[in-house]
Amino acid sequence: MKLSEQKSKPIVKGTAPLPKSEAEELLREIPEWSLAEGAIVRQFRFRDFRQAMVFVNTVAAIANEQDHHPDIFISYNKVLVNLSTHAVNGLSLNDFIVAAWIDLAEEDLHREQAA
Ligand code: H2B
Repeated sequence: MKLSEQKSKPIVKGTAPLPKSEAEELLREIPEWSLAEGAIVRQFRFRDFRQAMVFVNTVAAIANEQDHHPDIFISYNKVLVNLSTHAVNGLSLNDFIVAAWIDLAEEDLHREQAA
């Protein structure tokens, strides 16, 4: 099943973070993201602050829906999203699922803005 067809799941206590090899495999499905220290990150760029904030609010809605919350850094028209799983102190499948949902939302927003 594609990442964007899956839902984030509660982490069972004691779950280990994903090993780097598995994270690299999953990244192939979300190639715009890169691996950082125990996290995956992607920077998004928009026309202006207003559009960046529309995106940030969409990301917030996804985070609440999936009950998995990224760190979000906003700098005018740029938004850096950093996903990691606090409960495993590293990466879990949830990070990749939420990243895939965020990618879809960004595609939609850019399509709307271009229209
Ligand atoms: N978000 C992130 N990024 N990591 C977590 O471990 C996490 C979360 N845990 N959102 C969730 C909420 C947990 O606290 C609830 C109870 O599911």
